[in-house]
Amino acid sequence: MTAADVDRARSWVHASGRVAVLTGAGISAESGVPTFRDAQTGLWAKYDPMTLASPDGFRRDPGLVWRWYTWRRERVAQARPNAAHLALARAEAARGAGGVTVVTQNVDGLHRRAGSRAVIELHGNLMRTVCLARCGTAFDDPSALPAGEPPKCPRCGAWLRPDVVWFGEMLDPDRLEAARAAVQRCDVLLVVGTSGLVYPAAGLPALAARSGARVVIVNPHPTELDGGATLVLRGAAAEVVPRLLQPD
Ligand code: BV8
Ligand code: ZN
Repeated sequence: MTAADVDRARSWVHASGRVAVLTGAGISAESGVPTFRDAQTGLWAKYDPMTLASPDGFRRDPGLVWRWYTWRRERVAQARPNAAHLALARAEAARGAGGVTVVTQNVDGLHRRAGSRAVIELHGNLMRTVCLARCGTAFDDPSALPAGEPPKCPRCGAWLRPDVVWFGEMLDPDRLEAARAAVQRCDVLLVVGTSGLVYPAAGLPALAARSGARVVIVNPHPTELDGGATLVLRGAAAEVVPRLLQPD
């Protein structure tokens, strides 16, 4: 990544009326939230996140999956938004409505905690808890929940579960449609900290490019999405994103 590359991408961001940003676990890495593929440390090392983050995994061992989310919630609660999250929130405030739309795959809530308001949480939010039977019960404050076993729904008696989209589950159609609309109408799509492996989110950059947007990838490592990008900036989010959004 050269300074000229960053300046080129920065000029596109400045010239654009609408910037969309697709973020993945990598934008939270510098906040100390492990990325999805390296989340498995310590006692979780022997479990596959794809199995834990699935309806079958929960049905097979609700306590194990619940304790994994309790552990992740505690990690997220200790995390702070980093310079990348904060730069996106500042850019949204400076540009006004529609100027910056964040489409995140992350469930850690750090974009909203940084101050971003136009945020589409494609995969939900692990700080919110809902009823497995979708009867309408929902809690936003996890502190009242037990740590070891999932509680039962006070209304219908089913298990409670984190309000996230598990592998094999459909995404909320309204959120997915809003994400698609955001990338179709943007002039520039920044793709920050995602390996581009999880669909349908990973299909959004190609949709943006087909709709005429410039696609800029920010990632220290190669990804599945690099081939379809207008420009790849091989660097870390907390270093590169603030430079791209730096006001003149
Ligand atoms: C669905 C919530 C319909 C849970 C998550 C084709 C079409 C549709 C579906 C599929 C398909 N093919 C396969 C599927 C099924 C599946 C899928 O995509 N599987 C993949 C793995 C092949 N998709 C689904 O099941 C989706 N549902 O499509 O419904 C359907 C149903 C059944 C069958 C067919 C279709 C639901 C997917 C949602 C899953 N839930 N999260 C939870 O978190 O507990 S996804 C999970 O992975 C996280 O949200 C995470 O964000 C996401 C993606 O991972 P990344 O964010 O990219 O993170 P990762 O660790 O992979 O990469 C980190 C990146 O950061 C790396 O590139 C690294 O280099 C970079 N990085 C590191 N440090 C930094 C950095 N970058 C910048 N700065 C740094 N400092
Ligand atoms: Zn219920």
